[in-house]
Amino acid sequence: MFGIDPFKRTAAVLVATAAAAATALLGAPTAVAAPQPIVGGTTTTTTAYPFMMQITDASQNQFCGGTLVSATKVVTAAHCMVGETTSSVRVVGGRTYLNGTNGTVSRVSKIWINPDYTDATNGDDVAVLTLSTSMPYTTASYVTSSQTGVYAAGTTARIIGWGTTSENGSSSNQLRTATVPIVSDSSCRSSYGSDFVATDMVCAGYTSGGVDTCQGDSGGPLLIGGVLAGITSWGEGCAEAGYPGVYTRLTTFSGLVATQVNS
Ligand code: 4AZ
Repeated sequence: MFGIDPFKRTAAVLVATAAAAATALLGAPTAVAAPQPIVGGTTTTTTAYPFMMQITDASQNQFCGGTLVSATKVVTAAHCMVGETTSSVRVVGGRTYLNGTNGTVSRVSKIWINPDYTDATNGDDVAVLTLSTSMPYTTASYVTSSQTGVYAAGTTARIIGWGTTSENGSSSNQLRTATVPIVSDSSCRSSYGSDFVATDMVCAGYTSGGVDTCQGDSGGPLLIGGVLAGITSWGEGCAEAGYPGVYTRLTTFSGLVATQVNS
């Protein structure tokens, strides 16, 4: 499934039991503003978020996001890198628009995929790319393993990407961003059952939906207090009520990431 989809879709179709469980828990839906064109966000730029990288194919067609954490290291999702090689991917920085030709394009000299990774719904969804060319952009810092408190339920997190602006919609030519609240692990378990692995994942979104990452946002950042704390990983559809987005819980992997970043 990952290998053939240009958007590296993860869990577009989950088991019906999860849907039934969530419906039971949700009760009557509350009124909510219609989703705007990420889903429900606003346009932004790579000037505002200079560490925001496009992960593209060799023809510079974007398929995932990534976060620049040093001049030559980019954190992204493992599921974005399945089937890719150092020859098949590029990293593009400083390019707000998918159809732009500006910014800095780098080849990739190494792809590290978390060796425990099997499927996004099993966790371990983290990869680090080593760039052949340094990016002349401000980097993002990332959480340390001890900062587990950043995921307190209700904390505001920022999501960023060029992904589709609605489920089954089209990618956004311009970079977009939105804020979403962190969802408690118990609530996310209620949504996703055993596919939610609390050690490896954290959820974010509104109970009523409407704001979320979507196809093409995978690999991109979830920022908390401006610090990289999550990686866009998977979810049931996009912006659906009762189904928050699922992000890699970076505190669990920051030691592994640091080893790669500092190697
Ligand atoms: C995807 O396919 C994807 N709503 C990313 C995020 C979410 C769902 C799917 C979360 O890249």
